[in-house]
Amino acid sequence: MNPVSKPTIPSPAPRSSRPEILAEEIIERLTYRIGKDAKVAKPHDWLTATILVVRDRIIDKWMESTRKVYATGDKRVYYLSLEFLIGRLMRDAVTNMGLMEQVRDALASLGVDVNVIAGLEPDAALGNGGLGRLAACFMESMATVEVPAYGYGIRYVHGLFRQQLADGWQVELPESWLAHGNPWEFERRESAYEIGYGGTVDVANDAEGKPRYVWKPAERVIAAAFDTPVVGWRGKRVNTLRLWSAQPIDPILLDAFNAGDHIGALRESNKAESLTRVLYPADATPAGQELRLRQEFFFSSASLQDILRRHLQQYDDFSSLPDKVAIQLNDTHPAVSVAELTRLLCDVHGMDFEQAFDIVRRTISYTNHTLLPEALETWPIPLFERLLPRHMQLIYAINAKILLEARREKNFSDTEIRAISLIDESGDRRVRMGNLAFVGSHSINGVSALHTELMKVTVFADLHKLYPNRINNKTNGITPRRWLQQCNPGLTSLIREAIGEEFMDDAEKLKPLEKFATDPGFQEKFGSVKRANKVALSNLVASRMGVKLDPSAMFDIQIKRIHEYKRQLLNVIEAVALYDQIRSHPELDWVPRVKLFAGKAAPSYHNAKLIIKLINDVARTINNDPAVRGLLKVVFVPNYNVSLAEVMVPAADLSEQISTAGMEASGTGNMKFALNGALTIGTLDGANVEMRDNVGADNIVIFGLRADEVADARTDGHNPRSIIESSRELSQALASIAGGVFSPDDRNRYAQLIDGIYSHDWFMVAADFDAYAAAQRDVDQIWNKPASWYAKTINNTARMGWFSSDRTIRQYADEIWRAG
Ligand code: B1N
Repeated sequence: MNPVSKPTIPSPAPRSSRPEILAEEIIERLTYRIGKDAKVAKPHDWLTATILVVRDRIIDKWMESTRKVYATGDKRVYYLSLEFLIGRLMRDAVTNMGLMEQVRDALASLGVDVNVIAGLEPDAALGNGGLGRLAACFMESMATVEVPAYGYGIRYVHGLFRQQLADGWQVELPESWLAHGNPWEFERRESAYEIGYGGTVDVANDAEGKPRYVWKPAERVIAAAFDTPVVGWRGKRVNTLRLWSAQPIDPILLDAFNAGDHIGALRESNKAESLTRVLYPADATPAGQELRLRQEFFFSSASLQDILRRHLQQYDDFSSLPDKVAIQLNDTHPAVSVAELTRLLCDVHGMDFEQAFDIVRRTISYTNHTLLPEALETWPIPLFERLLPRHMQLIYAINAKILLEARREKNFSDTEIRAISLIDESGDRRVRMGNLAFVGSHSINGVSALHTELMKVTVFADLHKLYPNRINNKTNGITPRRWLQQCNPGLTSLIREAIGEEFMDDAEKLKPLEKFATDPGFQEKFGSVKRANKVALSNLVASRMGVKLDPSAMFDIQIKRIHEYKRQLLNVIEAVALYDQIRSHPELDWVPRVKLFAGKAAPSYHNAKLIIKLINDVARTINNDPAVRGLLKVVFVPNYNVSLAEVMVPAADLSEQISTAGMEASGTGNMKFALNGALTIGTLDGANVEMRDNVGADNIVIFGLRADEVADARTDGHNPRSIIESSRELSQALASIAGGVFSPDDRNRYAQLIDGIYSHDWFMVAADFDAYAAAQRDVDQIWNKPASWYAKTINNTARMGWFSSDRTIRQYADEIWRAG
């Protein structure tokens, strides 16, 4: 035998999916991997063993997918996001692999109920809300439409806090999704990178006499990779979600240890690990702390080093980077990537600045998710300079280049120059991450048509003037696998019976369901499915909260982060007004309603927490008042997360999408509800506008000021006090809340909150109240004509296919990434 020739290593035989084989393997994993006898195995052990068996089948596809992109030389897409709100993975992976029945049968043969163990899987909440959930939907859709993609983020030890209610107040508790280990992930010890902070920048001349900059960081940590496979629908492609965990370079400082300082010896270790310990719980408000900037740089740098290393393994140099790599920045959280990629190309790989920045811009693209001025990230220059001195230099260099270009080629005025500068000089000097992301990208997209148009005339008006072709729209979407097939199996089978299976591969093929919208037989079945989902939610509410709901009442649901612009306050004030009406007019034919709320408030957001308390105060009063006769109930379901959404979304009759127009960039909950056959009551905000275009104006209830009217009211100074005084319902409701009717233990509790509506009404709660209340009575009228109600809601399901994230991803792939 020739000793230097490589032996041919056989691939493992493809694994069978017969239930008997799956059952055998589950026992095998239980015994040899978990070390448990089936007789004493706990439900958690069964879950882990099952995941390990499913995972093996995914691995085969995973390796095939990786080999394929090496062989074809296809472009890779990298989605950089500080948040991935993935929720539970087992049902998703099993259905996408087409193994649901087999796994169910295998477990049943072992006396285990798949639904019971699936419910034990922790809900991975590595995100705050819509932005993080979008990243998770995108990962699944990229695998589905076969785009070779990697998601890059942070492996937080603690995801978003667990919410409890104590006397109606939100209390935050730590969440520990890794407590039982994580059978989905693979630690990749070979993929580890050094990340620096602080220190100095040295300059030396290279052989050609050109200056070379060398950053000498004062602190360094290791970024270690953990990979989770992401399976696309029908298992065609498996992509990778790579999450970085911080580790110390020296886990134990031996000098200190040997000197007896055993705690001090762990200093480095503790410091490194604190970097990726917890997700910042702020949604649409910047955290502003140093640790946050450290997190942003940590995962950006690790991801970029990994991307460059992979590129060099396959290609000769970086001139081909823009052809082979697309990097999408999910909001400004990874915006420091613009400077870091420039630095890596210049300082580490010896490229000159102009060439490097050209490559950066052709490789990177950026998605903006909010226009809220308070949400736009900026960092104080002294902090930025101390932590990232070399990046600060490069940001000045990029700024000089852009400002010169604007001045020379476009004749920009001083005001325009100030607006596009990467440095905000209006107060303490700050780095503007939005402007950095914009100038470092060849594409800047908004997340709904309205949001994109507003971007062009507000935050990015001047940059849009400088680069008129860069802003484009990519309306958000949701994955119909999780948000229809998995969360609503009843509706899924009903649709299959009616129109066949095509919609499962192409959500726009839900269209033929329109034919059944007015079919009485179909309407009845549609109604039974909805009712069963409402019974399931009622059972959950009964067991978690001890509150009994009547599934024949209208389930009116608002679930999302608690934020003033999302106007949970408008909804609860309307509940108070309705309560007054029901008591004053018991003789009228009121539609029984349950108003359900769920959502978390940022721990430091005072008014949002107060709104939660108000909802609970109102709920207690109304639910215990016999005069209401059960016609109205208000419920706040604690600890909203992806798994709770999977139960609430299919159970909704009415979906509340009532943000102040112009403030919700897109929304994605709005899409989930409509797809599952709820009627939407909403403003012309975010993607609601396009939902109306798709489902038809007759099949959605729109009310209130439009975005331009809100802007006008704000500049012209509207007069909320006179609006309130002219609406008897509103003034009574506000007076009762402000006067302490719902808070007898603290009559002033809501005085300030309500005073904000009287004095400025920034969120147009007073301005929109009457229109909202009237729209709710329109909803009642429709509800009273079931044939009409079902026609509308069936049409919603039939016409929401366009909002599949597969469509969104195809648009990103065709128009931004030129990949897939
Ligand atoms: O992103 C979603 C949109 O559907 C929502 O309308 C939008 O509000 C949401 C800072 C954010 N925008 N900005 C954030 C999240 C965390 C953070 O630290 C900002 N989230 C959104 C998807 O496009």
